[in-house]
Amino acid sequence: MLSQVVELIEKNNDFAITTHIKPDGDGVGSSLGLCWLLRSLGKNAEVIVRGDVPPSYASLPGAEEIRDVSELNGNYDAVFVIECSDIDRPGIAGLEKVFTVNIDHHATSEHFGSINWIDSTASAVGEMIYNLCKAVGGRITKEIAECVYMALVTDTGSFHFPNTSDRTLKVASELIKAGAKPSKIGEAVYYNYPWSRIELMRQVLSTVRRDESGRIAMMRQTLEMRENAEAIDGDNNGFVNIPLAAREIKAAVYMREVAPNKYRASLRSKGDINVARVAEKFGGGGHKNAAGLGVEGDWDELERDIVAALAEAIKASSE
Ligand SMILES: [Mn+2]
Repeated sequence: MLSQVVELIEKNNDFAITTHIKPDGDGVGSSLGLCWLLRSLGKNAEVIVRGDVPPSYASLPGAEEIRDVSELNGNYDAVFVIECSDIDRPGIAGLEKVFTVNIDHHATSEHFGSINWIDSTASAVGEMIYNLCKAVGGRITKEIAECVYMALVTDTGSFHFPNTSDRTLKVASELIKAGAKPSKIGEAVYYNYPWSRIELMRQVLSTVRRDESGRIAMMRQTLEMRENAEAIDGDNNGFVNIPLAAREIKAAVYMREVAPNKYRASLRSKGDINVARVAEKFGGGGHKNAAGLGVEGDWDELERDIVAALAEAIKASSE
């Protein structure tokens, strides 16, 4: 919990921060925000991530210093692990042997850390980093503000997803006061994609269909599409939300082939349709309106099973 995190920071000096592979704006923004916070307190801190950081977040202060690491090779008092469901999600060997602090806003997170601070009421981990800054008596510097604002914007869909609360907007307001520029960060996220994203989107959208109820949309991405588009990690961020723009669509599943017969599925829903429950049935997890899972087997069959589970979830809701 928060008080343990505060105590840990006060009593130690050398920290690393990591997040999941293929990090999103909350993963990168919160990691960098925490890094700047620790540095502002006079601590040594660095962000380590396995693989590349998507270009949307490359302009954040400190992004150029993020180290691509596959095995833990520093001497740290503790490693912060930002929004990971389990200790393997960062893809960094050796994490299980060190003191870790699990910081997450997903209720389904395993309590894998030496300290676990989970707040499922936070819109983004960024909101928690802001709270941590206040709890340690830190000042919101311009760097912290820019990074944490990025986390909020991306995880709340520019402040319109159901996780957006009065607290989220209050925090955003404080971040703007501290120097975050909404237009600059908005442009970095929404008007800064490589062309490969548009090319991949064109191919993926060509697969979009609806089930017979007309309320569930299905979309697929093959390995070949990725290759044809010369896509990079992060190019498909948010694709799953596209079909939800249609009034009739209440839930969507977007399945990506990650290896032959192996798929990642993203689920989204509107209103009180709970797709976290659906994801859990298949060994995944997430939030009520946004969840994900990994499955293996026959594509058509898996999609049929997921769509059937989504139909059940719609039935159980008031939608
Ligand atoms: Mn998040």
